[in-house]
Amino acid sequence: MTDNIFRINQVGYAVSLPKRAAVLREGTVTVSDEAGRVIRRIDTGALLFDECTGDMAADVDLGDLLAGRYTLELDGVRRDITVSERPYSALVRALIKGLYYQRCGTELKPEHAGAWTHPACHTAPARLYTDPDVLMDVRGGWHDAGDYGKYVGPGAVTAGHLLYAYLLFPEASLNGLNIPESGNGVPDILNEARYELEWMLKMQREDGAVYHKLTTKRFAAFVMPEEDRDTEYVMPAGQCAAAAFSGCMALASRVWKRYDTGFSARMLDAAIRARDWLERNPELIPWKNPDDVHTGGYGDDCVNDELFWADCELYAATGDERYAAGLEARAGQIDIAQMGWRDVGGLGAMCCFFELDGELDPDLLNKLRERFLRAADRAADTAGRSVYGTALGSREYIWGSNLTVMSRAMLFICAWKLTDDRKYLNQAAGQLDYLLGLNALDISFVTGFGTDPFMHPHHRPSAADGIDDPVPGLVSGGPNNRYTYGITKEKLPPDIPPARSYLDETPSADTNEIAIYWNSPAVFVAACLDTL
Ligand code: 9MR
Ligand code: ZN
Repeated sequence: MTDNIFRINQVGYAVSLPKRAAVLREGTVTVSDEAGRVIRRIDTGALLFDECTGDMAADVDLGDLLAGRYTLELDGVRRDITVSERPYSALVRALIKGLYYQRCGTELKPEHAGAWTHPACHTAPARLYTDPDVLMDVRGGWHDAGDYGKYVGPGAVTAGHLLYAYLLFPEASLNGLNIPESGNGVPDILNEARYELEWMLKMQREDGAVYHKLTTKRFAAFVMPEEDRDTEYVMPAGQCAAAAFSGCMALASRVWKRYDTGFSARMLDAAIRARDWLERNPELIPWKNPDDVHTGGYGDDCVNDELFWADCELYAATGDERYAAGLEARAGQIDIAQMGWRDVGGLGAMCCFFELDGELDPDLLNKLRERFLRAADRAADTAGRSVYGTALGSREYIWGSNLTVMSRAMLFICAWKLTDDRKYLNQAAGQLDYLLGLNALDISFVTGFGTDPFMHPHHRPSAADGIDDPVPGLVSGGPNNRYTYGITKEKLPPDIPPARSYLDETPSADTNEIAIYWNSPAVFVAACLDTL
C-alpha cells in the first residue's frame, strides 16, 4: 500500500465514463499530461467526513480526459492515472479465468495456467453422506472459495451471473481466455460456466432432488488441492439448492440452444425435474450441516426467491403457464433487487426485464420495474452519502461486502438498461472504481490488477503453491466489521471504521477470502463497462 493522498481506480478509467478520485488533503489538484503540461486545476473544496471510512476527504471529478497517462499532484504528492477506450478487457477475461483456476478434478496445465499449475485433485469417488457405502463419481466443478468445497447453490448463482453477462453484453471480452476448450466455437465464458454446470448435473438425485454440497467433513489444511485426500461426501439434498439449480439450468438450457442442443435439452429436463421435486416437497426444511460436518453451511431460511428465479427461467424456457403463475405468486414476497448467494430475486428480475418483457402481464412488469428502480435509487442515495461514492451503508460491511458492492453495481446496470439513464451507469462505474482502488485502503481487491492489489488471499492454492504472487483474477471478500476470526480480531483495533475492517493476510477468512460468487458479479459489471 502506498502512502498517498489520492484514492483512484488503479486499473484505469474509461474515456466514456466518469473519472473520479478521492483526495485526502484540501487544496488544488493539478492534472498533467504525459508531456508534463498542466491541463486542469481542480479545487477540492472543504474536506468532508466520510462515515464508513472515518476519513476526511474530497470527492474530485477529474472531468473529461482523452486516452492517455496523467499525473495528479497536490502539494508535491503525485499519483499517476491512466485513461483508455477499453480499460477493462483484460480484467473481464482474468475474472472469468479466475474461475478456471478454481476447477476441481482436472489438471491445471502450464499452457493454460502459467505458473499456477497443479495435478488433478479430488478424483477419488465421493461417499453419500446418508449411506456411506454408496460411492459416487461427482468429479468436477469449481472449488467454492479459499476452501475446496463445492456447493450447488453458490455455483448456480455464479453461473447465473456469467450467463447474464453473456446474454446482456455479448460484445464484451468474454472469449480468448486460453482455457482447454478455447477455440471450440463457443465463447469461453460459456465454456467456463459449463465446467460447473456439468458438475451440478451430477449433483441431482434420480427423483429430481439436488444435493446441497460436496465437501469433506472439515476444511482441509492449507495444502494444494491434490494433497487434500480426505473423504468427500455428497451431503443431503436441500430445497434452496434444488430451486437455484432449477433456475440456473433452465437459463443455461436457453443459452446453449444455439451451441449444443443435446446439452441444452439435458439441462432443461434437469431443471424441470428439480422444480417438480420442489412441488412435491413444498415445506421448507432449512439446510443445516449435520453435527459432524464443519464446512460451509450456506444456510438460507427462505426458498421463495430461489423459486421465483426458477419459475421465471422455466417460463422463459418453456412458455408453460404454470411457471408464470408461480412467479406471479411469489413476485410480491421477495426482494427482487438481490443478486447474491442467499437472495437471488434479482436474477429472476433480470429474466423478467430482459427476456420475458413481452410475455408477462404488463401490470406485473411495471410493478417489478418500479420496485427495482426504487432499490437502485436507494443504493444511489447510499453512494451519494459516501465521499468515496461507495454504495454501502455503514452497517453493510459484512462478510463478503464486495459482493454487496458488486450486486449494487449490477442493480445500477440493469436500471440503466431499463431507463437509458446514464446516472445509473455512472454509479455502476463508481462501484468498480471502489473495487479497483478508490477506497480507504488504497488497495485493489482483484489479485494481479492495479498498482497495489491485495496479495494474501485466504485461498489454499495461493498460500501453498510456493509462488509469491497469488493466483490472478480473484476477488477478495473485502472489509467486514463483524469479524469473528482469531487473527482479524487480534490485529484490527476494535473501533476501526467499517470500511477499514480488512486485513490482507491469509488467515483472515472473514475479510480476505476469495469466492466464485465474488468474482462473477464483478465479471458482469466489468463486462458491461467493457462494451461502452
Ligand atoms: O459468503 C459466505 C458469507 O456470506 C457468510 O457470512 C460466511 C459465514 O457463514 O460464509 C461465506 O461463505 C463461505 C462458505 O461458507 C465456505 N466457503 C468459503 C465461503 C466464503 O468465505
Ligand atoms: Zn479439487
